[in-house]
Amino acid sequence: MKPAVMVSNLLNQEGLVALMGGEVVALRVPNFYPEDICIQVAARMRRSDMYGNYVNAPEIARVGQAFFESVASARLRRIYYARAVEWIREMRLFCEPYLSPIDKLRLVLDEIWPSGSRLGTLQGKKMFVGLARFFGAGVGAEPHQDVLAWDAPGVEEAESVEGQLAANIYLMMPQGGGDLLIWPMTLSREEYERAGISGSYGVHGSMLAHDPVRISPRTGELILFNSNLVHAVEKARQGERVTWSCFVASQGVDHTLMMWS
Ligand SMILES: O=C(O)CCC(=O)C(=O)O
Ligand SMILES: [Fe+2]
Repeated sequence: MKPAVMVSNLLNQEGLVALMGGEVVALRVPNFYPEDICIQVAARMRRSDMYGNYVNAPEIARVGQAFFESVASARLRRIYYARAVEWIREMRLFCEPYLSPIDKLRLVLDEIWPSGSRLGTLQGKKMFVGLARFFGAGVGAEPHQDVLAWDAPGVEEAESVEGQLAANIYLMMPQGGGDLLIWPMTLSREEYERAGISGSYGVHGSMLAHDPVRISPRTGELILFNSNLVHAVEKARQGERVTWSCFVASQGVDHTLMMWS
């Protein structure tokens, strides 16, 4: 049976519960953010001096910094914590005078989830939320899993996270390519290392037993999926793919959601 993708005009508790419970692999919310503002915001970000490349995935450009990058050194981890809130404020300015899609997501999740949602904290420090990613022509993301505990080994708050969702708002889609691929499977740490591409964060797609579900995101759409499932971004063929993204951690329905990038 082909894994289900849910489409909903509103982000609600039912959709999140279905996603967390594994009944659906992805939840699509079309027109989460106005298309014309998406394009303007992407252009502003590209011109900003925050525009740079992932330390550990240099082909992917980004604005803001991922916690995942800070695993490279204690120095980067310190900078990440020290500047997280300042980066959040700077990212917000790209949408002025409008509400940003990440802020909208933070508010909506707080409203719909019984125990609310909050900005992530780790090791007693606030995390950054709302990383924008730029995939130019020929660039994609290798099949991978995002697991906070893998990036913060030995950190109790990270290890207690039961489920991790990825949330992306699509600001710009390329002409051809750029699909999101989700495999209905999770690899253990050992399996992940065995299937790993040397020198990369990703794994070999040819070594995966299942076929992926393919989603062609639309500009302005919000897509949530379980980031512990193997997923990839197909290479953009022409033009650019720009997303504004974060993760949402859940420890069950009784716990406050936690958001970060
Ligand atoms: O850009 C996407 O569609 C998904 C990117 C990704 O790997 C993630 O959000 O974890
Ligand atoms: Fe990912």
